[in-house]
Amino acid sequence: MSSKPIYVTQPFLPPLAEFVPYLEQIWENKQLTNCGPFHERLEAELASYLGVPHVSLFANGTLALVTALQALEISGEVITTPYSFVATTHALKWNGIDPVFVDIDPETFNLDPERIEAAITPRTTAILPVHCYGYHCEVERIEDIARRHGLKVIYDAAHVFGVTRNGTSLSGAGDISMLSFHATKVFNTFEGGALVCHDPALKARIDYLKNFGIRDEVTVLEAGINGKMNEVQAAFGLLQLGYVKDNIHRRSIIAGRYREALKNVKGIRHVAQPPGSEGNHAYFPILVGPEYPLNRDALFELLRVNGIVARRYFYPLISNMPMYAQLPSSDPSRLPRATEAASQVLCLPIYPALDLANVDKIISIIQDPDSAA
Ligand code: T4K
Repeated sequence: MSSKPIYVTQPFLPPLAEFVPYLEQIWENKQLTNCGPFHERLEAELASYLGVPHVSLFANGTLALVTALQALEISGEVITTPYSFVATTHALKWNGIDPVFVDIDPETFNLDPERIEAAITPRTTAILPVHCYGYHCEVERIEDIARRHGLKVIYDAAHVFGVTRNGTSLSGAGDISMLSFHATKVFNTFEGGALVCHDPALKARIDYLKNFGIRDEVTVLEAGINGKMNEVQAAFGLLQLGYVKDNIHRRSIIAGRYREALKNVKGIRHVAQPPGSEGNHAYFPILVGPEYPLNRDALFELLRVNGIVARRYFYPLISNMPMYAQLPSSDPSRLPRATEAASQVLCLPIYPALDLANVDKIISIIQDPDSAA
């Protein structure tokens, strides 16, 4: 095993020499940002790769989500999940919207459609689900609820790059889907993100909102933000796109190794990719149940002292964070499944360069914690 810690993830970096020609082009044409040629090409190539109609690139996924809510003029209350990365709820807060947390389905870690309708009030304008870990939400049921109640659906699709369901890309679900290209994601542009939508007029609106609300040289239509992706990020994305299929394949081998080795360990549960869905193996979450000899935090610590830095995504729940804990929907008694998942989950290292000897080492610690203590 290597002497450096093994982190939950490590970004994929193509050979540096392959990036140099892109940088030379940027140096040559001196267009560094403001939707230059690499930005334009990456939007087109991502739309084609993901099989979605319109892609608008952003500097990061959080700014993209903030802008999606603004673009659709979402206000009042939005139903969302407490089981996510903080950015999901923070995007609501940045728009002055009240989050309403609804419990998750313990099989998928996603917003439970069964519970959404009971949370709808006259102030509800939208639903903001997350396809957690790349496992898809129940898209049709959520869309049916939204249609019947006149609500918009904005998906936090930060984890589903390249995931398909019955052959259709999950990156295009809902009125808008938000993608994240952060360094820790399956496809990265160092920092980066995108919005996917279906209507050219909505794309035009998103595009001026991410550029301060500027429509043309003399017209500023709204208080937009600076959310633009720069040319270096976009060029890196173009280079990275050529590797993404191989990287997902490599991740699938690691996921298969974990799954096979851990399936008979008493007290450890892994949630499988739902049938019909081609996953991206962005994460490998396990649940450490009461039948396992250690609790989740003790296993986390045992791995850490053995040089393996797993992560408790998503603990603590967003609803328990100080800026949200006082909301009526944050009461833990209303969120028992999310509370249990947050207390049991551990995401194991998974990334293309992780070698199988290290995967086996992680497996052997989990299989036999006494020998590693
Ligand atoms: N919605 C969801 C559901 C999300 O998961 C996220 C982001 C967002 C929205 C927001 O999208 P962005 O605005 O980020 O595009 C990380 C990421 O910062 C965050 O992007 C991600 N979710 C979240 C799940 O994880 P941390 O605080 O756990 O990251 P950090 O710095 O501890 O990195 C984890 C490990 O990765 C490190 O132990 C080492 C390794 N690493 C990390 C970085 C940044 C590297 O080896 N190299 C690197 O450059 O939040």
